[in-house]
Amino acid sequence: MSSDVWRATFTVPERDQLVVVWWTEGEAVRLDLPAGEPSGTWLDSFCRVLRPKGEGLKISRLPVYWVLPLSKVGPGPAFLKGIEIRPAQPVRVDKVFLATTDRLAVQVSNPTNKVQAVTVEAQGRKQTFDMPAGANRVRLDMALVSPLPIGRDVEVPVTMSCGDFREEVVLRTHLQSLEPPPNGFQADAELDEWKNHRSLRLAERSQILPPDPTVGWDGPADLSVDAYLAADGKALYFAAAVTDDKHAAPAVGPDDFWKSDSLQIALDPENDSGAEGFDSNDREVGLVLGGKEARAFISYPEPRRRLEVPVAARREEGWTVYEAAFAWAALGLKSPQPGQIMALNFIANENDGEGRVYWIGLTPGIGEAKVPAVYQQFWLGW
Ligand SMILES: [Ca+2]
Ligand SMILES: [Ca+2]
Ligand SMILES: [Ca+2]
Repeated sequence: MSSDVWRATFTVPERDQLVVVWWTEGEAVRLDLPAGEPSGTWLDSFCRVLRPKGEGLKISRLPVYWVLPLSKVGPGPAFLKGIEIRPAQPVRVDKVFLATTDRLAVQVSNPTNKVQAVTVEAQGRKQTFDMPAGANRVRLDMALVSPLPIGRDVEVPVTMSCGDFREEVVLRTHLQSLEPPPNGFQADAELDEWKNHRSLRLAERSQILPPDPTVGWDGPADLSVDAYLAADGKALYFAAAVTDDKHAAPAVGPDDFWKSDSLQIALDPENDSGAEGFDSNDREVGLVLGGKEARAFISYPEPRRRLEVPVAARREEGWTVYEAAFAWAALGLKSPQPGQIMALNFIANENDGEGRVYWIGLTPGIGEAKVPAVYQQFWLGW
């Protein structure tokens, strides 16, 4: 069976019936029924009789039942295997993303039960791949003719064709570079070593979530962030000076620290996640300062737990400083390669004594739902 189409058979000898159930988990498909076989009876999920015609029988998420005479066709008739499944489209582009500035990756699915030749075209270059029947989210890699620039809006139209079918997806991004940490980096909540690095500043109303005008953010003095991110082959480095008039951190455990004044950082290391949430290589970590103690956590994947990594935080009048180094190995990740594109995001949660009231973030996709597809994409430049 192809990846999205399911078939199950049941025998009911006392009624001389073979019942074949069909449904899909994805897009609707059509079945081309074999000529000359017992036609049987088709029923939908509401027991209404269906009368398939020349264009085949439509199958969707609600199961459809094919009731056949068991004594004539037997419990596993060979013609079931010969039924051709025709989706509305023969192949599907699940995601187009950048692996490096000069390498594009396309995730493609083939919901049919036949091999499909897929041609991907970008920047005038074409490459054809054979997609196995039922292939689900297969990654095709393709070199770009001209590498994409850092620090500019870029759009790359990508066309995928398969027979008469054509689909265009536009890859849009604005890459930033992620550099190695400053010389003499120490996770000590003193940020002097970062002074020649450009901070990622969060101080705009548009960066506050939930996007509710009644959220009580009065401006940068209420909550704003100057953060520094860096990476090398050993670790991801993070430092932030958070302007916050009241520090409240009543919750300091791996499950609830985010309800306190705290930071959360999420990463999609290979920039390969879709809109469905975290995938297996994604990670989410957190930092909180409760009393005098700075704690670091891993909050995705579960089990959520405290991380033994270099971390420090301190509170001054009106602001809180955090600094940490998350070794790739401590996150269960392999070291990234120079030139790799990584998607990253962070938020500062705001609690002024009555629970988390809102948060400010580089992009959405941490506090309200996990959406790595919208994170900032960084080029690892070392
Ligand atoms: Ca430091
Ligand atoms: Ca991922
Ligand atoms: Ca606060």
